[in-house]
Parts: sequence; C-alpha cells; structure tokens
Amino acid sequence: MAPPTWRHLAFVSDLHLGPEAPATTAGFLRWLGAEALTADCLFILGDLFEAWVGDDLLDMGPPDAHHQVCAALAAYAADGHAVHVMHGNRDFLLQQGFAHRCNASLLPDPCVLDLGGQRIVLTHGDALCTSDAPYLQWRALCRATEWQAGFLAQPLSARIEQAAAMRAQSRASQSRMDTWSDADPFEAARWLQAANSRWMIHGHTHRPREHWDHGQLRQVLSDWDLDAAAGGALHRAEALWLHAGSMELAVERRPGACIHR
Ligand SMILES: [Mn+2]
Repeated sequence: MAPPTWRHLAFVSDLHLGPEAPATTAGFLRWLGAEALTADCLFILGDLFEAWVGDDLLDMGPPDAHHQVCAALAAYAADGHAVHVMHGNRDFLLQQGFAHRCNASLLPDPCVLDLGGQRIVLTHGDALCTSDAPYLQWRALCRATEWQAGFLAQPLSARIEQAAAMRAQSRASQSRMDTWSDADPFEAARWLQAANSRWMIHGHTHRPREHWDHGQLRQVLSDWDLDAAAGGALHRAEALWLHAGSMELAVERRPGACIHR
C-alpha cells in the first residue's frame, strides 16, 4: 500500500549499469540528482546493474561504478525519497547488504502496488517470457537458495570471472536468435487476474510501449543505453511517471537522462 502522501512515482528498469556502461551510469547519476528529485518514490524494476556477483563486492572490490550508484542511491534516499528495488535476471543476487547500503528495500517479484485503491502489478518481466524454456529452467536454478549459497561461497574473483563468462554466453545465444523472447500476453493476463488487477508495469523485454487488451493495461518500461556506438543503435533512457492527483492518476513517459553527450 503506497502512503497517501506519495504524489509522484518514477519507474525505471533495465539500466544495466556498471563499469562497462560509463555513459549510461553517468546519465543515471545525473538523473538521480535532478529530475528524479521530484519523485516521492523511485521503483527500479530489475536489472539496475548489468551484473551483481554478491553484496561483498561493495566491501572488498576496488571502488567502481557499483559503489558510485549505491552511494548516489543512498544520498537520494537520505534526501527523503523512498527507493524500491526488484531483482532482474542480471542482478538477482542483490541482497540485504546492498539494500542496507543504499537505504532501499528489495521488492518481491511480482508484487502489487496499491495506489489509492488502484492495484498495479509490478514485475521485472523475465518470468512472463514463457516461450523461452531454457531460460526459465536457468531462472529456477539460479534463484534457488542452494545454488546461490554455492555461488556466493566462491572467492569474489572467481565469481566475477564466472559472471563474465555467463554474460558472453548469453550475448552469443541472443545474437543467434532472430528476435529475443517477448512477454507472453496470455501469461500477463493470467497474472493480472490472479492479482485482481487490470494494470501491470514491467521491463526486461526492451520493447517500451503500452499494451491495451480486454480492459487490461500492460506498460513496458524502456531500457537505458547511452553507451551504444555512435551511428549504431539509438540512445535510450526513459522513466515512467505516475502523478497521483486527488481524483485521478496521470501517466507520463519522460526522457530519463540527457541523450546528448
Ligand atoms: Mn532483464
């Protein structure tokens, strides 16, 4: 249940921040210190980071983009903004050490945001991609406590190496596919029905748009990418805003960061 004092809510996902995305990371930090200050609450619906190998990275690794982002989120939260973070398929190992450091709370996936009686289902979106059976198998494995305990028991350097190998493998399999998997609208409709809701916000698919179907609204968040090679892929960075008035709720998509460098 959202506190009734919340008027402006910002939603982002799929920023894929980290040392390999310096422009996107800088763009997010700028946004957090400017436009995002008008939000009462920030929802990060998965894949804030390109990879997360364990919260101990913040204590042991040399300071890098991960530390910068966490420090900026902590400052943002200290300024009075609520920060809620959901796991994505890249940063599912974010745990309480991270949350504590950023003064953020971790959201279960999916969860329902009750905004003045309007029930909004929030999810990263990867579990909606039901046509990708191998991925769903991997998802079930890597979300299991036992797998995570085994992974986290390895030294940090071994985990960093392993994560890089997994990302390389994932990139290779994506480039072999003509289209990468999309959310299944029927699965989304089932989730909405189960949650007694008609409104869903998710990310993951990098296909930002609104889907209206049988009176149900599904809003897909934009990914952020300000590092794409010039002349190649488009630079993207967008936040979804909800503005709660006394009578109504306004929805807005706004550029999340200056796309000119
Ligand atoms: Mn994702």
